Amino acid sequence: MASSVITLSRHIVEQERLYPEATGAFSDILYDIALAAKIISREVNRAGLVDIVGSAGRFNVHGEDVRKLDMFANDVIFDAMDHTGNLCVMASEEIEAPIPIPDKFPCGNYVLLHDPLDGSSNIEVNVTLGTIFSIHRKISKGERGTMEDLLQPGNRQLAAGYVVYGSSTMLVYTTGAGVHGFTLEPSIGEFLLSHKDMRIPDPGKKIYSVNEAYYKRWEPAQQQAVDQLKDEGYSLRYIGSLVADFHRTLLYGGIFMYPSDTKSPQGKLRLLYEASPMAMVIEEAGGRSSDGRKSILDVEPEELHQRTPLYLGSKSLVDRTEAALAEGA
Ligand code: AHM
Ligand code: MG
Repeated sequence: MASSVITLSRHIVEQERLYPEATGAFSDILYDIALAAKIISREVNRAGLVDIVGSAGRFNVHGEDVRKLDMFANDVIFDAMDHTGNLCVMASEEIEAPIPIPDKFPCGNYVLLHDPLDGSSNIEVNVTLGTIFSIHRKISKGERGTMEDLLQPGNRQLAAGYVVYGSSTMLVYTTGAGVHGFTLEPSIGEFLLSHKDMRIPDPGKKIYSVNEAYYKRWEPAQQQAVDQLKDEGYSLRYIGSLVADFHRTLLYGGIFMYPSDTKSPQGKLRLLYEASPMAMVIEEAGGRSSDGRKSILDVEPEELHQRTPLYLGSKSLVDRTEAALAEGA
């Protein structure tokens, strides 16, 4: 193999060497996420074939059954992580309550929160989906993980990232030492480093991303912020799949917004499964996150499935949007 080719495994090992006290448990979690991502990627890529070659019996991506692929992804992640002794508790956007580690397995020092298959309403039209993950250290005293471990603010994340199942599958992650992107080479089943030390351009391309159909439900300051971008010649790009809209924003710059509105005063997106991990990635890449007032990373979670208004993007754009919202308040 050419010496310039860096696999995800090698990258994780090299990152681990930066921390001499590391036990390897944390690296194992990242490997396990990558393994789960490869399995989910394979099934997502086959989703359109189900009607032709038949379902394997595990799920059926048709009509109301689409949601089952979410559960498949959820189960793949659970199966990859439950027995390793590295985690003490998990939580998934798909599951109401905390997910304990089965009693027959030992518990470890880490906590995993994830959205196993974000944007799955898009699956029938072959639009990009994603998996989002967030890792914390266990802070509770007992042997098993608790709600306390799950309800930690984003600024305590040890690692965060996402997998985008697009025209190629990519895994992007940060442990607080830069943001790195890996593209899956399907013929060898390896993620290879393709985007080293990603930095979000500022201001970047003139793109804003928001579901503008909700314009009439927004507060006037939010409406004016978007009017202003249009006056400045910005283009609108909105896929409706957070991972895809986020990935474009990270690479091109600009701003992604999912504001509060009269129908959804807390917005739609979930703090712990979607907003916090994306906030860690964007801030590590030199950008900013906000709930409209402050960094998403400083929001203290109160419930597992809490929603939050969300702004992510180039620092200058998030700064000025936050300022416009504060002025209008
Ligand atoms: P989901 O968790 O039900 O898949 O919803 C999350 C998705 C995000 O991917 C996307 O940013 C958002 O919902 C789009 O919502 P809307 O259709 O209201 O614009
Ligand atoms: Mg989601």
